[in-house]
Amino acid sequence: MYSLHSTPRHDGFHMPAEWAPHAQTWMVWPERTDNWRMGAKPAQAAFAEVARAIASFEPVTVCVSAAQYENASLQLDHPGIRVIEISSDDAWVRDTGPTFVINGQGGLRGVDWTFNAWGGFNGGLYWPWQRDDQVADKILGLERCPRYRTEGFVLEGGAIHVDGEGTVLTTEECLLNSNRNPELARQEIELMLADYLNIEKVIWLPYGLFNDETDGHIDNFCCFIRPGEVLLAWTDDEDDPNYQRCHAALKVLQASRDAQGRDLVVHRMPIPGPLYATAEECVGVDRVTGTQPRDPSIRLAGSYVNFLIVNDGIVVPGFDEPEDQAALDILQELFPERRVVMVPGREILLGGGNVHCITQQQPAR
Ligand code: KQY
Repeated sequence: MYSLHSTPRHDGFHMPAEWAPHAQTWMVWPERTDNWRMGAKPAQAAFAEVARAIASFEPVTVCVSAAQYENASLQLDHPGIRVIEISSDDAWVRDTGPTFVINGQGGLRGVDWTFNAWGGFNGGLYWPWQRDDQVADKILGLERCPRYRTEGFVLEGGAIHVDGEGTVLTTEECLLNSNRNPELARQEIELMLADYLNIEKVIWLPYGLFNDETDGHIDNFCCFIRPGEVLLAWTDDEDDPNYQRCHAALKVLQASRDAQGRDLVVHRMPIPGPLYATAEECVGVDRVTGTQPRDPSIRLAGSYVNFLIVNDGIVVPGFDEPEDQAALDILQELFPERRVVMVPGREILLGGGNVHCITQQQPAR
């Protein structure tokens, strides 16, 4: 798509909060058998359920390879879902899709961050990732949205949450990781976030969730639910490796003010489990050198914070765990004006993420 050589900040564009009205949500169909077990069939069923849940609130576009076009089209046969052919390396459009920015006067553009599969050759999750790195450009082309490309500056959409009023939440574990932008200091990364998201204030949590293979994406750990209020994954179990992470985050959040000078109200969301893949689930994944190992001893980074806000609704993963009902109750109380829908999240979690990671909202103009 046509590329601009200025920045959103310079041009008066900003990333709106997820609760601002959407035009649609984007998804990418899962296919690779070294990440999704059993030829990706259980994951495809789970993705289809997420797509249908979102489509009951707003339009959905699902990007599919040529090889999967017919199968996906049949599984996604729904009046609110459009299926289009786009090649990719995997199915994480939160990270490979554009970060849409608006100007409040009908303008819609997109930031196309450089993508290196969560760490390139220094802990990244697969190679090659070139097709994933092209997904944002292709989506922007289809929507005729001018593109801001941050060539060489690596960032994934799952590494940021904004309040739409000048504040971004992120983690040091991810954005300061030597496998993203090792040549940049914290202040230089803050300047990039300021220029491309048009924010004034960065709140840095030290870590994300334990064992998150993205190096601690914020979207699996903590999010804004409205200006001045955040929801943080939480455990009171001192033996849980997340205990220190949650408490370190709480300390930062309680000491922080947002860009508007507000103290933050911190709500807590229980962490499900601990969750592990079964031996049978691991055996179904093709083994390929250089991709993420799957083993029943590795704790999964399950989280109810990995939900998506859609028009009039919330789509949250469930895990068939005792905490599912509490998660539903908390979200319904925090979002009384929205309908909260729980979808099966286990198959998506087995691939390394969840509902928020596999979706990308396109704001209304
Ligand atoms: O959670 C995400 N945003 C992406 C996870 C990638 C996992 C690849 N196996």
